[in-house]
Amino acid sequence: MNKTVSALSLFAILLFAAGCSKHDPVIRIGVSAPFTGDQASVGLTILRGTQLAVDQANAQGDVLPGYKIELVQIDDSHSPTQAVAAAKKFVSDPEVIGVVGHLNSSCTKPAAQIYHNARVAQITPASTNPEISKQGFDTFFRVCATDDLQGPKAAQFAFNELGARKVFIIDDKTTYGKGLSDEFAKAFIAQGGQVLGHQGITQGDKDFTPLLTKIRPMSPDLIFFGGLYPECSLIIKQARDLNIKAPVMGGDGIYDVTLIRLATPSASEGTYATMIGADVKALPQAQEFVKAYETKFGDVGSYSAYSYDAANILIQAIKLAGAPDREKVIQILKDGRTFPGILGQTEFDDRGDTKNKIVSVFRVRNGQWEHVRTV
Ligand code: ABU
Repeated sequence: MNKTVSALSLFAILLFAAGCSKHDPVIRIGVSAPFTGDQASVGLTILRGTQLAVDQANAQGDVLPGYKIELVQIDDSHSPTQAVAAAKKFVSDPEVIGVVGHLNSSCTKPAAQIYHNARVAQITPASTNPEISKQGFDTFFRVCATDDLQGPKAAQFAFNELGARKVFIIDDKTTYGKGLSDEFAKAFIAQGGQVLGHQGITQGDKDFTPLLTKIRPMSPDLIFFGGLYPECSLIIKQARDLNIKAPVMGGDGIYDVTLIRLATPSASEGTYATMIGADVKALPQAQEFVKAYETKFGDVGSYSAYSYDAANILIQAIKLAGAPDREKVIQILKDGRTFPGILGQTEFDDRGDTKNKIVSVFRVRNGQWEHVRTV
């Protein structure tokens, strides 16, 4: 009797242990951007777009037989040091097969070295500095247009459509902000425009009144800002408080609803932003995505569609690889094929940049960003 009880107990223990050690096999995709702090409003669009793609792939259940995809998120707080730490954490987990990230070019650039060393594919949905893809890392991919296109397109629009002839340029001295402003300045001067001055500020600065007071007597037709919406919104508000009427224009880094809220709708009226792709909400192929995103998270934000496509491209590559194999995924992304998505057909060039070269212009009208046209 005792022997029977012991045998049954042992069997039960073995069954329990087997149950405990049994994992559903997982494929992990990393996502990193600033999810907290002053840039969280755009950083979260990256998290949510990626999350939606992963949730839909898991619901369809056809990624790889038996596998689920797990999203691993790390907040890089738009700090290059934290982005590198995030990249090291991702690559140290062998189940992480690819990463969507980061937001800031100043983060994406150094992190790209880590992904490359570990042979992990990285797709940025938002970092637009062209120097990143010139580092020569074959693990780097990007689904948005770059600032060597965005800057000149903004300059052409400012000169030809807004009639601007004299601009003052402010940038936040980051890889993105300085790079975009320099591209804008070069193209604006080449068209015959005049740059009255070009001044750097520091991310996190709050008081731009001394700088704007210096700019006011120059009477610029336009103030161009290379940087993100937290500083730009303060520049707009403080410029209006000083009765500077010149419109403010920036790149994709200022294209966020938070800019309008922080600057106030009346002060931000007539602000222009270029964006590194089409007017996503108007694309016929994006309508299902827009509905699904709005149901789950609310309004589609700046990089929601870009991160959704980036994640889906990784998922398609994993399916084509037939295994959660980092190197095979990189080779599939590199081999010149096209990946269908809501931004259209994405094909990467030999630097990992998308061949979709589209820039759109938006302006604030009646307290909302409105698409002006694709340039
Ligand atoms: N592209 C605008 C914001 C991100 C960056 O490139 O730094």
